[in-house]
Order: sequence, then C-alpha cells, then structure tokens
Amino acid sequence: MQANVRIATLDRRAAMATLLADRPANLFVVPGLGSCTWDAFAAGDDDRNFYLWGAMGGAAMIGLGLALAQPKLRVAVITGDGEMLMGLGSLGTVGMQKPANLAVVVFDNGHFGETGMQASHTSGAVDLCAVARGCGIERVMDVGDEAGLRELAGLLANSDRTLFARVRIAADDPPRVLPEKDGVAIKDRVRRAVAKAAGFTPA
Ligand SMILES: Cc1ncc(C[n+]2csc(CCOP(=O)(O)OP(=O)(O)O)c2C)c(N)n1
Repeated sequence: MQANVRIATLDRRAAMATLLADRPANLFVVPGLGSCTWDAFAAGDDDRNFYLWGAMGGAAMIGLGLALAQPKLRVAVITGDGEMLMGLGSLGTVGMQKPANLAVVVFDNGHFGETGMQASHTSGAVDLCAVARGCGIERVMDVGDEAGLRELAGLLANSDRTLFARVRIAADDPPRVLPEKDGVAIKDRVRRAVAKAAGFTPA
C-alpha cells in the first residue's frame, strides 16, 4: 500500500493556474469555500466557476449533481482537505455513481487555512487517496510536483473515468482576492454558462 506522504510543497496559486491554464470550453469548476474559491478567482474570473462561500462539506456533491445532470460538461471540484473531510461520505456517493466527467481534486495542506491554520486530520491519520480508493474511485492520483499537475490538468479535460486527486500544497495563506459574493448572481451566471456550453436555452 502507498504511504500517506505528507511532504507538501506546491504553491496553491501556481497549482490552480496550471490546472486551469488550458481549460477546455466545457470544463466547469466548483471551488470549495475559502482558499480554493480565492485561488480560482485569482487564476482568472470565469463564468464557469461556481464559487462557494459556504456549504462547507458540500462541494463534491454539488459537482456530482452538475456532472450527472450535464454529461456533455466536465466538472472539476477543487477543494480543501478541511472541506473534503467535512463531507467525506460524499466520496462514497461519488464512488457509487462514478460519472466519467467528474474529478474531485483536494488541495491538501493538512490544515484549515481560512480559520487560522489549525491542523486537519490529513496531518495525522487520514489518507484521502486511500479513502477515495476505498470508496470505489478507480483513478486516484497523489500529486506532488509540476509534472503531476500537468498530467492532472490533461485528465480534467479528458479522463474516461471518475478521478480523485490529492494535490500536496504548502500550508501558506496568500493574499485573499475575493470574487462576487452574491449567491444568486453566482448561480445565475453559472447557469447561463452551463446552458451555453451544453447547448440549451435556460428556463
Ligand atoms: C459548517 C462550517 N464550519 C466551519 C466553517 C469555517 N470554515 C471556513 S473555511 C474553513 C477551513 C477550510 O479548510 P480547508 O478546506 O482545508 O481549506 P484551506 O486550508 O485550503 O483554506 C473553516 C473551518 C464553515 N464555513 N462552515
């Protein structure tokens, strides 16, 4: 069994930028609340980002719903280890449903960054890659370098099966850059983008 390697050095802003650099037109991103939402916005505001400001623990389920409802789209949930740990059971539901167009990516810094860098369970016993495998997700990646990030970016565009990736990022707290906060505006904007990308007229 692979060890739970805890060396985390990737820069979170650079990692997000690499993942989204050659983003195909049909790739939607659900960034988890807090740092991942700020990272996604910092990489370039985009109608296809469903920024979360709350719903801690819900990012993977929001992404699963979108992926199942819109099979022509690709969906990348990109969230923190604290957020993922709060909704850990959702990986079981992802493993049961297995949509090929869904990726769940965890930016794992081993800490709850937004609230003051308290250590999370991934600093200790919990190995999220092992959890994902145990939930039936077949393609699981443990990403710790630039080459791995680039491979992951390609798979966000074209993986033929559900993907889980842990990205080992450094526990730092870059300056916060905050996107739109109005939940209705965020929802309406992403719905229009979904309709455009999937080729239907929104209700
Ligand atoms: C239900 C709920 N509990 C707690 C919080 C407070 N909170 C906001 S972000 C966060 C930590 C997020 O940590 P993580 O997902 O690991 O992100 P990162 O370390 O990358 O910032 C917490 C505890 C919240 N928003 N909602």
